[in-house]
Amino acid sequence: MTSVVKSATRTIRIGSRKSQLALVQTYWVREQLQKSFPDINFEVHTMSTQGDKILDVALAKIGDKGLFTKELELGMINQEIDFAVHSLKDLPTNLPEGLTLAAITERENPADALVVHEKYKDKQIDTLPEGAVIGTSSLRRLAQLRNRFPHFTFKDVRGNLNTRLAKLDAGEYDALILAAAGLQRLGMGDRVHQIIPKEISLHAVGQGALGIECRADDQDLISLLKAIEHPETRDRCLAERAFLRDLEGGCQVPIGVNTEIQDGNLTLTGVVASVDGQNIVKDTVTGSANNAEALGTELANLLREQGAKEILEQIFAEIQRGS
Ligand code: DPM
Repeated sequence: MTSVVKSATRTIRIGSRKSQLALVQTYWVREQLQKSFPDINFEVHTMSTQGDKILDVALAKIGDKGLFTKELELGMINQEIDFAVHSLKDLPTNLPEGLTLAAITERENPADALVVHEKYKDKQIDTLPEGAVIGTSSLRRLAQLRNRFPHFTFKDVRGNLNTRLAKLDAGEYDALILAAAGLQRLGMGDRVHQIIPKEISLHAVGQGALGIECRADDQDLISLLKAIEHPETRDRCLAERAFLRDLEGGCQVPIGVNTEIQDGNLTLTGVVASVDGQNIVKDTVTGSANNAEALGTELANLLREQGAKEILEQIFAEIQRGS
């Protein structure tokens, strides 16, 4: 099969979800590629995913991997689009056969942010009052915050960023925990009240980076996409994804990470927590950034020795029972 890169029309079709954040991210990728390849026509095709349609059910209960990516992946397999732009943290660690993670772009701040109701503008995460209602649908955020702040009330929140912020401003919540990167990309960085310190809560695997997926046999397109890859982000995210894959954790599990690269050495910290925040295992490994994925596997093994498997098995059982 000839690649779209060399076809006569030189139109490359990019698949994107329709959400405001997805479109901002996709158009950013398109702009970067257009600068490097001015003769190619990059066309954006939008698609709805399952995750965009089911808005009233807690994410963890839907439980499906690839909630925000499956329709786009089918589009690639069926040759309707050539590559897809994802928030890397929404892209499962095991891709469908025939597809590959071609490039990872430079990461925004990967940390979570505290966004508060106006009445708490003088508070920080550790000074919010007892019973403060914190909105999050992430088991990862829930578990880590419950461990530190058992006196808060945690409440599910779904919908896009604007919907969530409107609910906060209307007083349905006292604070929200959101990815700093999403707020920044949508020009709402001023809503970031506090960056949650990594000592309190670790971010999701791949958070703040974009993952570009395409057909594994499209070598020309893969080489073209490398133009917008950020090698340091790629090494960090590959270590994080190997860690998650090895623990067989999907996107909706209480697993958090932190990575840093210094002088070619990558330091990976990972946490696995029970949903009630009572049981937490956490450790750190360091090694050459050239062996990023091996470091992820090493950390997964370490945490398994400390009981990570039992914590995760209990969570899967609870989710199946629908609790
Ligand atoms: C995943 C999670 C959430 C998203 C779970 C987690 C947050 C769900 C929620 C896997 N995907 O983080 O533990 O809080 O209800 C999502 C966001 C972004 C990508 C929004 C956010 C933007 C940031 C980025 C939803 N996916 O986390 O606030 O590109 O990293």
